[in-house]
Amino acid sequence: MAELKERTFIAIKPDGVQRAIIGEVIKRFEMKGFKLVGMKMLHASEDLLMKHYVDLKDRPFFPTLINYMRSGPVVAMVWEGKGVVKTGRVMLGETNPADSKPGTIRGDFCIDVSKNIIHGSDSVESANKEISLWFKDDELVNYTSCAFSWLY
Ligand code: IDP
Ligand code: MG
Repeated sequence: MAELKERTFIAIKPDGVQRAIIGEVIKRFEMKGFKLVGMKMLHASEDLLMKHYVDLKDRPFFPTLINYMRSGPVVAMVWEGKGVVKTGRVMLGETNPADSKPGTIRGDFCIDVSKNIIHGSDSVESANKEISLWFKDDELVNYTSCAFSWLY
């Protein structure tokens, strides 16, 4: 069923990498039941980030945001499962960590909106755009998880 194949783009930002939160993020998405179908570590180029954040280009914090995202390597991932876009956003918390509940990633591991450690797509449409921006088709894998019939 197509709804079980929904995908979202999750990226651990440079502060999340430096603060050793990669494993915790992967653990949370894995333990929830979502399936990892793509992952890589990279220094994102300015061009890639400009495209990724094009909707925010007129916001006053845009230059700071681009510099922040270029300040170190990021871990880019694609996770798959039913409702993963919406649930992924719930797991991340609010954009501003100060508004994020304990139990969410931003609520548990960061303080300031300018250093909020993780990105997650905000709709299925943006997820599809972001996935094709960050990953080539052959960098994403199709496989069946042995947990599938215990999740759905
Ligand atoms: P989101 O990441 O929760 O989807 P967006 O509004 O799409 O939030 O903003 C993208 C990113 O821009 C945020 O995650 C954060 O890193 C940064 N950002 C948003 N608002 C501010 C701000 O007021 N000051 C500094 N950085 C901000
Ligand atoms: Mg956003």
